[in-house]
Amino acid sequence: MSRGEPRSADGYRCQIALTAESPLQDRIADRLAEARERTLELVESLSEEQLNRVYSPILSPLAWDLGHIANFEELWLVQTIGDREPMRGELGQLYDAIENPRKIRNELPILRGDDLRSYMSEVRQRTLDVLDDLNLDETDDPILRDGFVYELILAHEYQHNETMLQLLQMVESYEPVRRDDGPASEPGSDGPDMVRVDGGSVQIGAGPNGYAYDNERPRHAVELAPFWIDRTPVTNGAFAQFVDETGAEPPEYWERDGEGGWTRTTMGRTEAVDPALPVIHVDWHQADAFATWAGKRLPTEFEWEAAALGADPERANLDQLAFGCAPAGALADGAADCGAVQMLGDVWEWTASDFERYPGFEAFPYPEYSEVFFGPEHKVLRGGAWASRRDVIRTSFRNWDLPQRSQIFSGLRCAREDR
Ligand code: AVJ
Ligand code: FE
Repeated sequence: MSRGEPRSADGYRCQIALTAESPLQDRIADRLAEARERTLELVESLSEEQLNRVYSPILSPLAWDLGHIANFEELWLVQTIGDREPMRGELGQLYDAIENPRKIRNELPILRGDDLRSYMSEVRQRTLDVLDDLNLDETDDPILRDGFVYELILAHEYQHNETMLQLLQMVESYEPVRRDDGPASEPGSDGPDMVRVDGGSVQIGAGPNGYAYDNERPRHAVELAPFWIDRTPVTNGAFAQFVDETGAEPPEYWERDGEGGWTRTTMGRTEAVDPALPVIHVDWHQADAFATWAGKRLPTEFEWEAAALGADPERANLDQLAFGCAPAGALADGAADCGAVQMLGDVWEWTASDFERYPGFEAFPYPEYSEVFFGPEHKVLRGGAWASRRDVIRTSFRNWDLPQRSQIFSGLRCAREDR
């Protein structure tokens, strides 16, 4: 999709299109297969021991993610939609993310080895059987309309891929089976440090049509004063200067190189920190302190969304296979209308906002996705990172996390008042 081409009335891509060559059901089956291929590809080079090892108390062992992905699929696409009994009794309890904190997940009798693989493929077989028997074109059920529940399950698998990639950063000698430089970073760009956004009455959130999470709805108007926002994400170079001047904590995975510079170690490989790349793996407190040091502040999530208007997700470093960021200023042809580049992709951007419900919010299809997380303890991140699958990222997408988290693919860009 090229820039400027209308996506739909609401600005969303309709991801499941009904066409003569590709009936809705076939299209869904293909996308489910593609999602699973990617999931398995990410772990293909790992041993059983690596799949089950706890690398960090705040991350699940990879085997848990795999079982959870399949169990969530069974819960919705087999049990709920297909009205079938659970395949393995009480298995669902082990994979309930809210009941089982990440640090205890390896102590649970979760599925492992061949048992895990066969459960994943048996669930998929049943999902396809159920899908075959549905009539998606003539349904009034909001969970089925436009394939909603299938989009939900796809998005869930995509999001767990990103969690898996967080852990893979810690796996020594991890070797991806496939890399792709992704969208070439060209054209690069030069420009002012900051660009102005007019403000006024801005429509925030996802409209009624097309797939979006409940927390992105309803779309509503927000009044914004004019403001300025950084044209690019904050770079490693700028962040290193902040750390050197203030003694602030460096980003996750950074170490002193002994000569006044920094190295970065991920997936078992140590490299010099590249000053031109966006800074990544900083927590909210580091991001906020950087902004203050720079004489600026973090944007609110509404300012971020207003600034992101017009950003092209096809010209963004998303979809994982680059296994890292493009230089700040890259992908200028995907720029937002205000001139900011890389609003989508590369790094999640911390905002000043707490994760709160939009006025008129309704939990759908279940309160445990978003509603239980609303409140001042979670901060909103926007825009997606290199590690996010493209199909789950849009300008209205809201990610959230605890402010002390830095294992996520998080960076920032700053804002300031118009003065
Ligand atoms: C939106 C990334 C915070 O990982 O907890 C995965 C996504 N929700 N399974 C998370 C999610 C249910 C969620 N985040
Ligand atoms: Fe989940």
